[in-house]
Amino acid sequence: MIPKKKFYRILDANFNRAGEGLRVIEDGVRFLLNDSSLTQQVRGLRHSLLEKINQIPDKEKLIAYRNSQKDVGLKLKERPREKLEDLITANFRRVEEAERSLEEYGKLISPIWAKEVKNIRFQTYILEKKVKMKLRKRWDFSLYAITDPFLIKQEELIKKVKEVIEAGATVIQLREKKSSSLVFLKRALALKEIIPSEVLFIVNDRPDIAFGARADGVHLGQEDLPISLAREILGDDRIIGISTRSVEEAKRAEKDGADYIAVGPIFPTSTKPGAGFPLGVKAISQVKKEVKVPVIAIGGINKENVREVLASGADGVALVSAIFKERNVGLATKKFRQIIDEMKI
Ligand code: TZP
Ligand code: MG
Repeated sequence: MIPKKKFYRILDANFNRAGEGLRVIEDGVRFLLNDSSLTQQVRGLRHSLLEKINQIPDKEKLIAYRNSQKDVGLKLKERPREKLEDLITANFRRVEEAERSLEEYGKLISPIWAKEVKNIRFQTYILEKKVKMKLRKRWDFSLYAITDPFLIKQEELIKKVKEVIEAGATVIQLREKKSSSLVFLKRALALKEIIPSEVLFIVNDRPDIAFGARADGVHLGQEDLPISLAREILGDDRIIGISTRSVEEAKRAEKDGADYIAVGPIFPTSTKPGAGFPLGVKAISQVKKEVKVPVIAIGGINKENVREVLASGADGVALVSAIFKERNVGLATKKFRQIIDEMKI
């Protein structure tokens, strides 16, 4: 019969391994990716593990049975790490293996406790996908251009989108309100062809079309499919954004797993009838205070009011008419690019 103290030693060693791995990942997303939302998520995971370890029955045995001098793991060789992605992958592996071990040996002490550790392990997998997606492609929402079928002749869609990208847009959203599913999909596939990998491509309303066109993500409204279902369709490494009109909606969206939140309409807009009364820039700072994910301002934003919007804390501005109503969409985009860069968001 193996003495129980040996199990505690395994739990202690693996808890430390997971914690160390998460620290390394946290430093990477914080100081190299400068991503506050991911930093909070990694930290949250570390705190969940700490909480679990504090709940283990007879917790004081963990330290009592620690024996790091005799730990054979100390002699194991490490593989070389050439890129940041290798380092992050290796550390996620380390965390996930440690969590698996905590779960398995934890079963011998408390099956309920072990099940909770399993949930943390699944959260770790989800976070790993998100971190890797961001390593491959930076999420820059600063200049978010939304197409409008009433302002753009369809035969000019590709040309206009190319001009807007050339002028510095960081996100292109395809917004179709009247076309059939097939036409929507065909347009999405055509845009996917011409949007360079450093620009995010988001499909409005339809997770199925976003999936079919291999877009970077989908933008949902409050009346569209729920975030949970969009997540099932698109997977954990795609972006899900959602329109909100209040702090409550924004907080709920973040809790449900939204990767960014749009707030608006900030000013009166004729692009979206029924968008509701304008919220004013105050709504931006209020939502910013309550959520960690990027906050994008939308509705009636133009060259005259964009500074005020950015000064209120928006991480980006979403624009329809201020770009696509103009004859020269490239020039219009460039002007916004300059203002955003001047204000350094
Ligand atoms: N959602 C809230 S306001 C709006 C949408 C799609 C329309 C924004 O268009 P514009 O022309 O930039 O005001
Ligand atoms: Mg919608």
